[in-house]
Amino acid sequence: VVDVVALGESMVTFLPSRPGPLADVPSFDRGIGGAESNVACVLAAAGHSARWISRVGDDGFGDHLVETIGGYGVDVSHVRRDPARPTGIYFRTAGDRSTDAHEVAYYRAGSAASAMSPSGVDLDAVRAARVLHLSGITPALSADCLDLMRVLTAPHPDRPLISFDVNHRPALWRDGHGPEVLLELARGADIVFVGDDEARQAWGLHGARAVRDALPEPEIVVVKQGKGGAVAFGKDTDGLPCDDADGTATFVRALDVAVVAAVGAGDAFAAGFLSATLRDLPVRDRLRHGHLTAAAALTVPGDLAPPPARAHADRLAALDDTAWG
Ligand code: KDG
Repeated sequence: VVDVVALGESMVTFLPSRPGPLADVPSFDRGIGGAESNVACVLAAAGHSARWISRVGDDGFGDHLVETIGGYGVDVSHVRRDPARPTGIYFRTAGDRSTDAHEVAYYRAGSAASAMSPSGVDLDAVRAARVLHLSGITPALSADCLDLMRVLTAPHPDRPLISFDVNHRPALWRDGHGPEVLLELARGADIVFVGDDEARQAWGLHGARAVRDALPEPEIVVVKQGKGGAVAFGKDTDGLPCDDADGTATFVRALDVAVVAAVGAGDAFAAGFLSATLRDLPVRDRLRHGHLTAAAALTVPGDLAPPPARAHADRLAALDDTAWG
């Protein structure tokens, strides 16, 4: 049993060599992306055992993904190669400094990963984990991927703790069913991560409390409030001070960093939170580790940044409330 299994599509990413609209960027640098494998890479870099499960094409981009993600120390032995479908790729522009608005062009329809299905993945290898990390990107890829997500989030004797990052990508939900499917899957998870902007856009919910009210089932719901911070609603708060009358919400302010690109920061936040969860730390410290790990990702242009060393992160997370604001 590994600490974490992350299942989802990864893509070769093309990052712009200079700012500007997609139509004007002359060249791109190759990187890798994929919300779930990002979480696996950061957790492996933080010293946890991690496995990534997916499908890639039998092509050079697939080789690159498997080698790079494996290079982080992630177990890639269950990644299937698909001789008939290509590895997905995507291009992005540099975000506008103040709004982080950027263009994304996906070339992933019909990709190898979109052919994942309940019969096409090794479900035992997926479930042999303490935590299974999933996201709302996978159910948008195909009907088979949606079936797989439903199977993995259904009750099962060997079900690990299910972590679900809502990751609402409107561009991938052409049929308009995204919001209802994401709500259904989030309700079946144990730990949910969602941005307050996503909750507003997908579900018309305003404010963290409204999100928790719509998602009463998960053990923990983390609502990320961008530069403001993040609030976690838990069934109990480990005896730490809480921020609401019924004693279930814990808020931790985000660190004030000079943002280079927000891409990958949500994944890094989830990885930091899950790392602290695997170590049974209290909810407040899980949020602090989430912010510390996100800060590393916010200050690089690509998806992935090395997380702070564990001893260093522990020292920073243990600073008193005046340091955390
Ligand atoms: O979280 C970062 C991801 O958005 C990026 O790596 C690409 O997985 C991706 C997606 O589908 O948007």
